[in-house]
Parts: sequence; structure tokens; C-alpha cells
Amino acid sequence: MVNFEIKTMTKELTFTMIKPDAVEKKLMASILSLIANNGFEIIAIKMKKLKLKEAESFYGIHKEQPFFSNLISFITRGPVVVAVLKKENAVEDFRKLIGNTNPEKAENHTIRKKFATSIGENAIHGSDSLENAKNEISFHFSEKEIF
Ligand code: 3AN
Repeated sequence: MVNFEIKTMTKELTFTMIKPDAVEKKLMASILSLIANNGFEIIAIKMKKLKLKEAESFYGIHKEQPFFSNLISFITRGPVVVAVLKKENAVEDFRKLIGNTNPEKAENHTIRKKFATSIGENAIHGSDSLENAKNEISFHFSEKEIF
């Protein structure tokens, strides 16, 4: 297990992944700017292409869902950008910034409203709890990659 503090007195960490659709559309820099301009400090970041087994494990919770095979082929079709973000109330605030899973239902100022095309190709992932943030950060980063 990677050893890092997911929460201190004032700040917490969350995990994000810019998905293949957004990377293909050259939206990486715009999305990172939005994240930084909304007060999130990027303390770890890398570009990678998820292997099939890695994607199946990351999205293991959805393996019984009808959309699972589409989700896996989508998320492995090109590079993603994974990052660790730090801020007060990071998990909840980042979920607000990315918006609803379905971009049609997402509020105007959100990343998914601006950049996502559909519920499947929705541009970005953000951890939905502090516990999942810890697991997802450990899944993609070693301790020495987090600054
Ligand atoms: P979120 O990413 O908003 O937390 P989850 O955890 O319910 O949403 O779903 C994980 C991912 O699975 C979504 N980001 C989306 O790419 C995909 N997904 C969820 N629901 C559907 C659906 N009904 N059809 C296609 N893909 C879906």
C-alpha cells in the first residue's frame, strides 16, 4: 500500500483522470487550466495508456453493468492523464466542478457540460469519496511520484 496522508487538518486529496475522448480532442491543457483556476493544486500528474487488465480492475465496481465492455474499450483506446489534486474539501468540490455523469444534466460551468459528448464519453473522472480517492491514487501513483 502506498503511504500518504489523504487528509490533513485543512486539505484533502482527490484523484482525477482526463479520459481518452478529451485527450483526443486536445482538451488536456484547457481542462488542467480550469482545474488550477478553481483552486486545485496538482501534486502528481502523468500521461499513460491503461492496459486492459488495469482498466478492468480500476472499473471493477461496474463489471456487472451492461455498459462495462464499452467502458473498457473506450478507456483503453488512447492515452489518459491521471493526476492527484489537493484542496480544502477536494473530493466534494471536484465532483461539483466536473458535473453530472450525463453531460446533458450537468450544470453550465462544469467540465462535463463544456467538454463531454455523452454519458459514456464524458471527458473526466473524479473520485466520489475520500476512501475511493485514496484507493485510486494508490492504484496509479507510487509515493515518490506525489509531491
Ligand atoms: P461518475 O464518473 O460520474 O462517478 P459512475 O461512477 O457512475 O460515474 O460511472 C463510471 C463511468 O462509467 C462513467 N464516468 C461513464 O464513463 C460510465 N458510465 C456510467 N453510466 C453509464 C451509462 N449508463 N452508459 C454508459 N457509460 C456509463
